[in-house]
Amino acid sequence: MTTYKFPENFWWGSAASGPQTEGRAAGDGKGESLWDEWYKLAPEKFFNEVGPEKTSQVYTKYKEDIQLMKETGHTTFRTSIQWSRLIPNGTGEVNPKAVAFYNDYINEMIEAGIEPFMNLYHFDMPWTLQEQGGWLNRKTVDAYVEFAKTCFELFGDRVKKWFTHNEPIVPVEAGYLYQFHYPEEINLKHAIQVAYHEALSSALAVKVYHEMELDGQIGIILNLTPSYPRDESNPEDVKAAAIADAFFNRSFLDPAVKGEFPSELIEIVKELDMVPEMQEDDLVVIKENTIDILGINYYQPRRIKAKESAVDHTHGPMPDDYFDVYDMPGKKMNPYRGWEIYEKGIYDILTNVRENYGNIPCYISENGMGVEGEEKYINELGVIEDDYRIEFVKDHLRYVHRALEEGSNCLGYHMWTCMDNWSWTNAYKNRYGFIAVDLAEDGKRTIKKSGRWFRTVSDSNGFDD
Ligand code: BGP
Repeated sequence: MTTYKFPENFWWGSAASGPQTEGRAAGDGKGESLWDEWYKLAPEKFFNEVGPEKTSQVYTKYKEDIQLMKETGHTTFRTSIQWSRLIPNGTGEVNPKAVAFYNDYINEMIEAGIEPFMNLYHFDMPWTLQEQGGWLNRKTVDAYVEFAKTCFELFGDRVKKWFTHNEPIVPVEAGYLYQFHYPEEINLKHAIQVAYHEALSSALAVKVYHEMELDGQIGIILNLTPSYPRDESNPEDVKAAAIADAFFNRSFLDPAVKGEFPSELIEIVKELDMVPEMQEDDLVVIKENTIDILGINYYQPRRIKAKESAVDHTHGPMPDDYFDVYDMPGKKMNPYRGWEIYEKGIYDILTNVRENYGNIPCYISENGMGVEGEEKYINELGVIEDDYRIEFVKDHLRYVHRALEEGSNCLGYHMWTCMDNWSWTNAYKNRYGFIAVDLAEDGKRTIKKSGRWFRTVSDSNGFDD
């Protein structure tokens, strides 16, 4: 038997986001976000036509939920402040009901001994700003910085871990390259401008936060998908993987931690004549305002081979002009989400951060497994026996442990997610939580087997195997 013991005060918890959990309540004063409006425009794009107003009702059930977090061993929990709830029009007036809600939510968590981590942007642009171009428009950067400042002023006395963005590459890929979020464009020039504005907004929020001297830390949460070449000994595969890595990982990791964009990417962007619009001093702001802490979301690796298929010119240049995705035979899959499961990836990321990013303090901010049809695992006591989830977490934690033994500065592990929640266009198709949510029974919560198991891990700060 091996005992996996984690460092003292290692953070055990989970992550969620405002738009995926809070839901709407009559008279809550929330403004419309991109998701609210997109759902109105195209409900058929959402699994079973379940929209964002029907998320897990955390807005009204948070007190009960915090008790369940406690019961499942949470010492920390990350969610996000919905911009469109706090500032319904994106700029201007603050919604007092949102202030009351977030204040109480935060206070209850602290009272329960759970440290709140707050993220500021989780794909949820206020609609009034989206109508003016969203992240394409420089004005959004200014509006975001005001929003961030407002959050720090209102909640920064109690929240000591802040994150500027969750997975900022997702609005780029999903909204402007591969059409899985609104506005579903395929336009690399726009994608680059959006990415640039997000990276800049993050540095500006870091600057404001540090200037306020609130005695906490601020970082960014990135979904780092390690790029593995099909064949390590084939220079063309290796080069293609490096380019994919620059596009999808280093595009945000390098400016956030090192204060500069990767030279490989700058070269490509210049060659394509797609240098984003910038203002004087922007790059100085990015250089001087790097993060204190890095959140790492890890679900799947990216397998890459040298470009073999013909370049598709239909929509102008694309990142995929430089590489092909490699469909590796025999890979382990989560069939419900269609994502490869490769546990060692988590170790490779932590090693990369240790070796190439100054071993910056970091933590696993998301990792998890979405499964469809979990009802079939319900036992006679009404509990979902999700042994596969326990195995998934253990398999990843072993690698986190190994990285720690080798000197990684990883401070904690957050599962995605606490309670089953609304997965964007997948709505409630795949369930990720330690706690089941029964939509047919007014969102009734039931702790799954994995939630009970996680409590034991948290209590003993590790597990035996
Ligand atoms: C991450 C997001 C989360 C969450 C999770 C699961 O990319 O930060 O918001 O949803 O992935 O993915 P999905 O919901 O697409 O199944």
